[in-house]
This record gives sequence, C-alpha cells and structure tokens, in this order.
Amino acid sequence: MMKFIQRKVGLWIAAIATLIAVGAFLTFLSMAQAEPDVESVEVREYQGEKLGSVDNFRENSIRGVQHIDVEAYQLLIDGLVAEASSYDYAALQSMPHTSKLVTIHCVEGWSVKALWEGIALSELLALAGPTDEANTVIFHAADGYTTSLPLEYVLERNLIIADHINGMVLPPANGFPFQLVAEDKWGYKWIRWLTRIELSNDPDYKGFWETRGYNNNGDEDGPKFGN
Ligand SMILES: Nc1nc2c(c(=O)[nH]1)N[C@H]1C(S)=C(S)[C@@H](COP(=O)(O)O)O[C@H]1N2
Ligand SMILES: [Mo]
Repeated sequence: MMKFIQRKVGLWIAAIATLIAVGAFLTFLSMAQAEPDVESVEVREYQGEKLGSVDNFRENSIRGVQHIDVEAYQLLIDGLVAEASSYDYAALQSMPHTSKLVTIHCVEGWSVKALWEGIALSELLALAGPTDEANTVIFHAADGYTTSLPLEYVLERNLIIADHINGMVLPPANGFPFQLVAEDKWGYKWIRWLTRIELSNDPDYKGFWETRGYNNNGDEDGPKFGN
C-alpha cells in the first residue's frame, strides 16, 4: 500500500514538473521571437555624443500635458500664403524627414540635448507659398499656447517640426504629434502640440510667454526679459 501511494505521488510530481518545463520553454520561445519594440527604446548616444533623456524635461506646460487624438489631428498652414492647406498625421509622416542634434534650454535653468527628427518647415512653407508681405511665422498649439519667429530665421536655419525624439515617437509630454525645434532660442519658442502655422506680416506679434514679459527674439544668448 505504502509503495503504491509513493508511486502515485511520484507520477504526479513527474507530471507537474513536465508541465512546468514545457510552460517555461514556451514562454522562452515567445519571448525570443517577439520583435523588439524599437520605437519605445530611447537612444541615449549619437555619434559619440551623450544625449539627454525625455525624463530630464521639467513639465511646466500652461495647461498640463495634452493628449492629441492622432486620428482627428490636422496641421493647418494659413494666413499670408498662396493656398491655405491642412495635413493629417499620415500625410505628414510620408513627407521627407531630417535629424538634428540640438539642445533645448529653458529660461528656468535646465537643458536637454536630444536627437530630433522631423519635417523641415521650409518644405511645408514651400507647399503653401508665403506671399511677399509675409515676414513672421505664428505657431499655435492645442492648449492655446502661441509663439512666433521671423520667417527668414525659420528658413535660413532650416528649422524642423519634430515627431521623433531620441529615436522614439514624441511622447505626449514632449508635444506629440509635433514640437518645433527652435534651435538657439529659449525653450518657450519650442512650441509643443503644434496645430497651426500662420504666416503674418506682424513682426511684433507676441505669443503666450512673450506677452507676459519674455523677450520676443528669444535668443539663448540674448536677454530673457523685455524687448
Ligand atoms: N503648447 C505648449 N508648448 C510649449 C509650452 C506650453 O506650455 N505649451 N511650454 C514651453 C516651454 S516654457 C518650454 S521650456 C518647452 C519645454 O517644456 P517642458 O519641459 O514642459 O517639456 O516647451 C515649450 N512649449
Ligand atoms: Mo520654459
């Protein structure tokens, strides 16, 4: 009798051990076969240069992080242009992209060096055709934020609107779907959650922080306040 029970227990243990082994093997197989999710892995070094991280940004948005519905998203280009136009996210993704290593400096004292990838504004503006009077680009965002830059600066420096940072799709906190990479300008010129690019003939237009005392040129090596 004792022997019989021992044999039965032994068989059960063998069966359970087999099940566990098979389970572990199947789990291993599925993990080994899973495609690595490239888009969610942040690049932290580029051509030998250390990059900052999306975790280094300090969230100080005027209305908190915006969550944009990519299906409904439209980027409007209007104002002093030959033809106003708007593009959905898929159309913008199919446009040529370029990369730039640029550091963003906030007037509050922090900075982050990152690899930005996106669409050259010169491309988008060429499609719209700014009129001869246009000299200023006013940017509008989903949270009501605005800022502006001289058209000449935008074209000469070949500014991009980024949809990727450090090899990842821009996270919501960083302005998904697009953040302006306003190189050499203070962080308040780097508008996030961009929805509209308006061509204007008003070089004195002042955006959200500019109307609250921040310098309208916004040059990193210039004054932070006043004009
Ligand atoms: N739409 C929008 N864009 C914005 C802002 C904002 O509040 N709303 N803040 C600006 C400021 S002051 C900075 S420094 C940069 C980066 O801000 P973050 O650190 O909160 O990402 O985004 C800029 N773009
Ligand atoms: Mo800022």
